[in-house]
Amino acid sequence: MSVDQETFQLLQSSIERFVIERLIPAEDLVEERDEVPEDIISDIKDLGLYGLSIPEEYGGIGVSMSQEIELIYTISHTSFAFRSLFGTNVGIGSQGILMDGTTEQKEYWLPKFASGELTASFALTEPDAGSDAAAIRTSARADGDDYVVNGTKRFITNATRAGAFTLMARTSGEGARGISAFIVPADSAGLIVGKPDKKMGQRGTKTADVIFENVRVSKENIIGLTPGRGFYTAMKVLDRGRLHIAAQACGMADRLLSEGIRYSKERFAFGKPIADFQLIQAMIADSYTELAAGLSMLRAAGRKYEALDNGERNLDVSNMAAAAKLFCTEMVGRVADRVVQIFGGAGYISEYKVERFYRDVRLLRLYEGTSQIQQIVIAKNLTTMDHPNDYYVFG
Ligand code: COS
Repeated sequence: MSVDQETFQLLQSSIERFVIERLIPAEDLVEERDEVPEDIISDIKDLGLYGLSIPEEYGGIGVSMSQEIELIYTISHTSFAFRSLFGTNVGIGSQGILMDGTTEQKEYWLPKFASGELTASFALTEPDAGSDAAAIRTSARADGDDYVVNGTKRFITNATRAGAFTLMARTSGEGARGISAFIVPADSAGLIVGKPDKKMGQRGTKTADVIFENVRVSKENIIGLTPGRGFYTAMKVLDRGRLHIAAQACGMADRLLSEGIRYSKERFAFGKPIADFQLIQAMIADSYTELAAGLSMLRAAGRKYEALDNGERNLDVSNMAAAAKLFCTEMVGRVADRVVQIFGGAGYISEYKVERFYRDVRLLRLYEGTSQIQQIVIAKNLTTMDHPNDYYVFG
């Protein structure tokens, strides 16, 4: 799946213009109000961004993984609040249905996600199960034609805006094989969304608890109609999602680096621009080099993902996605830290924005798998391959 080069370039230049003309000027407002203005949400829908990765036959644009990486890179040159509005529809909220759902499920849900009529949200994490995703306790007990769901999900992105949740719940026993994925309408009786969390950064994005109290969900709403496949669906969705997060990291690293370069040329100390000092130059050069490394790695991972993806588990895909997320999200943390340093005291003051982005990027090392989870995924995959050099090396 991909769009032709001409359509892709048109889309990319529209997003570039949108970021410069509409989103960057609205950054302060979003920070102040902790909300994205309605007219911007409606423009994002008009641009088709909610349906970026959903195939055309279901009403989306149908970009490839590599194209998605480029577009998410572009839109991540501004506050993450804008991308977060549609990020779950493009990624973790919709992909489970696309990968493993039945034709009827795809035909019913995907057009609604693609248009932005419904926001899709991904409910895996629980108060006592984050990194250890196979330990979730939310239960789904079979009862006639339904399942009855009880439990609490935590830090659920877009919960307050969701029209439907891709929910991982336990239908039997212990461990990964007892988990099923459901599509649950947000207006189901007994489904309660908590108050939005107060976060370190990323103002304008919304996360909250989702509580299930005897929520009845039809058996027809099990993704793919097969119980016990939910953990595998979730893991494949996360492999793909990790490339998306890495693109976000690179986009913001580029924004931060350009802010740092601009400031270093404007700010004078000891009678000359600070850009003339080698210690400042080192921070600029290191940031550029690391961004180039991350972006190259991510683009290579995107191409390989397309070549290998056939809907089944693939160790190379998991490794590359985990490695790209690990490197790019750690990289943007270092870039943000250096840019705050280049700004000096101004780097600590809100109006210069870099302190905000410094806080915003911190989350990238935590969600969709912490850096330590990416290390575990990579090491486990490499050491379980038949031969010590069976792995694909980027390039
Ligand atoms: N794709 C498909 N299937 C996968 C998979 C993948 N990427 N990774 C693992 N599986 C399968 C395994 O093949 C195994 O199948 P069988 O039991 O049938 O053999 C099953 O899933 C369990 O795998 P494993 O034993 O490796 O699972 P663990 O419980 O050890 O957990 C980690 C593995 C830690 C990698 C997993 O729990 C994880 O990714 N945690 C982080 C979750 C996360 O990102 N949370 C963020 C919140 S969501 S925004």
